Amino acid sequence: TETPTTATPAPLRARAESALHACGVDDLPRDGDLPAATPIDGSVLFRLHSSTPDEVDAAIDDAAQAFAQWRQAPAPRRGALVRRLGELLAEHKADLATLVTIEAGKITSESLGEVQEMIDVCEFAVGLSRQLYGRTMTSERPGHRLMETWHPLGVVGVISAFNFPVAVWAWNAAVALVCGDPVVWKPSELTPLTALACDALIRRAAADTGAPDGVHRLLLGSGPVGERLVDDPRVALLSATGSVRMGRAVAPRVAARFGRCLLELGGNNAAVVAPSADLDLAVRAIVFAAAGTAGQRCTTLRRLIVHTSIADSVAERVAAAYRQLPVGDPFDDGVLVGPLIRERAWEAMTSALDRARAEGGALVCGGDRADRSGVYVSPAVVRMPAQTPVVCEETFAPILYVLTYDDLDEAIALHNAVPQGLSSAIFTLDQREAERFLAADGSDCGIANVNIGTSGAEIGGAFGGEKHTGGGRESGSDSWKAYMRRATNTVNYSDQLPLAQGVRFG
Ligand code: UN1
Repeated sequence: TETPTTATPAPLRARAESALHACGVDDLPRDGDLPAATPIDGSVLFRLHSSTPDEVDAAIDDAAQAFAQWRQAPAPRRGALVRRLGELLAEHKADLATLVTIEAGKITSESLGEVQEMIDVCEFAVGLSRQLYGRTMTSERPGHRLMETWHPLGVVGVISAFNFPVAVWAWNAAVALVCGDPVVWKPSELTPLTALACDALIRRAAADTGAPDGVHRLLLGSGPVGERLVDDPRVALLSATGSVRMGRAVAPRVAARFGRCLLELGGNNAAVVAPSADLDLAVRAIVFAAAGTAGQRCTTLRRLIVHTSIADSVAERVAAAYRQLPVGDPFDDGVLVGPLIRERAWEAMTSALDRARAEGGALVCGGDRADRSGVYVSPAVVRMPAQTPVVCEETFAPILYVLTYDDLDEAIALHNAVPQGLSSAIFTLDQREAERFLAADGSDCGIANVNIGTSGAEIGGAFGGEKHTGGGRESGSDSWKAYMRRATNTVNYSDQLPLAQGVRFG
């Protein structure tokens, strides 16, 4: 079920150019050392300029100077910038989605969905700009008022990954900006074009709303550019999305300078399928969560923990759906699975499949690569005799490991016995099982769902996870608090000076 590609490098380059132009990016630096490639056919479209160390410092400096003004703008006025950004994103939804498909290889519907997620978080942040609430507490002293105030924190450094090249930036930028924090963004070196388009749109929004131009700066490049951002003491919060390996490198460096870190690292997400599950619904949810985005979401479903009594039929039904999945050019109508991001992802996939076989696994379907340019693979289902070492690792490719269980305690123990703790799900119609999965002794993840897959979270909730996932929370709920500093204020409006805890002094 391969759809033949119609794309050739020239049309893709022209398409990228016109989408960039529409978003306001006019002169691309073309003679640099940073390749802007497309996984659609593996070709390099442009060679961009990477930020030099001096440019990184200057960008942080601009943002630090903008902070001095921006923190004094009333929050609802800061919201006006984000409202304008949301309008521009809506206007350029198709352009940005085209760039996401070209650079990340997502199918059009998912690319549009990613841009919609940006628009949604802008709306959320605009509302938030009038709701940065602190509490008032009753003081133990007469004539005293006790309260807290939330103030802007400082420059926020954002490091994002290729798989959500624009939405993760928007989660951070929209919230940071209403909180009064300028943003310096280092996107994945694999997706510089989408980043240039977003930077042009936020610049325009800033100009249209009279915000200081330094509220946003973009840095392009790989590791060393990010490292400068990580180590700069003017960066008050570093919000980093990516691998556990990246988080391990970044977190101690930020901690060493007492900066704040917000980490969104790997996931190894599982779904428990109980005997009472609505299997028609479960199979559809499993296929989207495991094979969607070619298995390249941090929330991708990677482990299925199925009750022994239904394991054969669930594995067979998922495999049957997999065999029907159209893999191919993500721009083609009807295609559901686009390419992997690069050769290295295929190497990781084949090496994980080899290890799974060596650890006793049996391939049920998939794991083949199409003979064409670009990394087009058929998503794999592998039955495993146990949760072996390879199953405990996140391989950023479409591999679904199927394990079995006999009672729910065993399922939950298996579920939680991996280092990562991002997203999780249970498929059951039994209320006791569902509630148990959501309880304190249930799933240990930051996201726990019932009768819905592990991926595709809405922006209204806090997004993130525990353990090796890094503990950060972004996007909705009260995630904004990570982007602000809290001051506790005690005001004495009496003419006495009573000390707390009944202390007498003199
Ligand atoms: C990610 O994969 O880095 O829940 C983010 C989801 C998306 C975000 C995923 N809303 O799948």
